[in-house]
Amino acid sequence: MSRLVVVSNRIADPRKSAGAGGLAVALGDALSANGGLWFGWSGTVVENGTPGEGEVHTHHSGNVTLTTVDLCKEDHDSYYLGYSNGVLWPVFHYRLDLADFDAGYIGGYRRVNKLLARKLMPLLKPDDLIWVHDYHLIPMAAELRAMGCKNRIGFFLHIPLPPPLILAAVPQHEWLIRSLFAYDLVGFQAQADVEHFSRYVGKEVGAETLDEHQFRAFGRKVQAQAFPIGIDVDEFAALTHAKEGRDMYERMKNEYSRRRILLGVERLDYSKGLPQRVKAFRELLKNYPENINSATLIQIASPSREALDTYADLRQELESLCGAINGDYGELDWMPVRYIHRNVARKRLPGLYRVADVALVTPLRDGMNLVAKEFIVAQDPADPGVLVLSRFAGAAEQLKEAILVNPYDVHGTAESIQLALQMPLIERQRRHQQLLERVRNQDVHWWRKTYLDALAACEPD
Ligand code: ADQ
Repeated sequence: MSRLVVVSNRIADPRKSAGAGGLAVALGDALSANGGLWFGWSGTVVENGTPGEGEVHTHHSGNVTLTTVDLCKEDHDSYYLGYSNGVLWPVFHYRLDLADFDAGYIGGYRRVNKLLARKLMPLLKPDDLIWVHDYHLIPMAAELRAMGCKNRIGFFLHIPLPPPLILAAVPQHEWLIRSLFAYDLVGFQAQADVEHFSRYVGKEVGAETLDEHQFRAFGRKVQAQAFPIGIDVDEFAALTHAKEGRDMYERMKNEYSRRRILLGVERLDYSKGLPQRVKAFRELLKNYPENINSATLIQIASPSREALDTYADLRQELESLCGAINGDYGELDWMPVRYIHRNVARKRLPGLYRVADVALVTPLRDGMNLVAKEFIVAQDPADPGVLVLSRFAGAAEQLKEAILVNPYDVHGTAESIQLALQMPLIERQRRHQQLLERVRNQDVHWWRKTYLDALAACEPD
């Protein structure tokens, strides 16, 4: 059995990751199964460090080795804030208008990938299976190959891959896609992402399509396939029935006994469609006044990437939209929007989901969206809430029994919310049962196993 090596921007200690969320737990489980190495950035930024250099730290957690590397400020700013979150994140979420194509960022992005590869290389054994995660580390395999690494290396992109003409706006787009050909297996969240990859490599680099999932270009063969990520359904169901989840449910149920609850939970990110959602809620109150003094939008948006201006601008916009609705429609004893700019403890989250009549998961673009899946698992099957889901979330390919909406269409979204609020019990039960079955069958353990089996089956090129 090969040893597993996971490489990601941030890492988590598997023994301390209970409550950290499905991905950390699933990767921790995969590493603990046969012993493994988890490698990434330490999270430490060294003020006056040297670019391309960083101290290495090693800890052991059971049979898992955790190795991390510090980054100097210049590298962190250009690799993490600049290229990863100022270029790749907006473009891959179709937001060319928000991208900051500063020519200096790419140098730091390459330097950090090279630094991490250089520190990882001596730790590798010939039979290791290497699994690299996300947009921060696209060139990792190419750097490892340049140092002579012959191992099987897989990549998983947690965010969407945009269509070829959007991708082509990144000045280094050819280099990025060429870097993907250093992997043996490239995993995407959704079929749409695989199609974009296939169209890009066919048109822009003249790749040979060997079969539906196999492409040859730059003298290498790569397999590209969708592996929709799931959640740890058993863990989330257990949290739903544990004390803190139940307490949260009871408290909210009492507090909102005379109201209908619409719920949004996410990081405060422009990909999540928050201003459009609040506008749709306003439209709901305007067009269906029976919801006034009843339907309440609880919007939890946790702080995220606050060092970037685009995120600060979004926060202001959202706060002013919520303030305006509360001013226009609020009563002395009712506020239409309850906006909270904070994290909710993971153990309490299922109670909040369960009390909601409708979940509004309406990103403008999202790789998958795990909140949609968590909401489904937390529902009472006898009286489930309704999921209103953006057709632009990767999850929409699987969760077809949700009410699918176009979040740019504020009027249409308001109509769908009204439909959700009025859905008869039998219809809610039918949809929920089908959604739950799908979320359960394709949970995070299924995702991890399917991906790693496919990687292990890749023939060395
Ligand atoms: P994210 O963009 O962070 O993930 P998502 O998939 O919804 O989005 O996962 C967020 C996780 O954080 C969920 O487990 C949720 O419960 C938790 N969370 C969010 N806001 C919270 C809050 N305010 N308080 C407490 N917990 C909160 C990226 C991609 C997604 C992809 C995932 C996994 O953008 O498309 O689904 O990775 O691959």
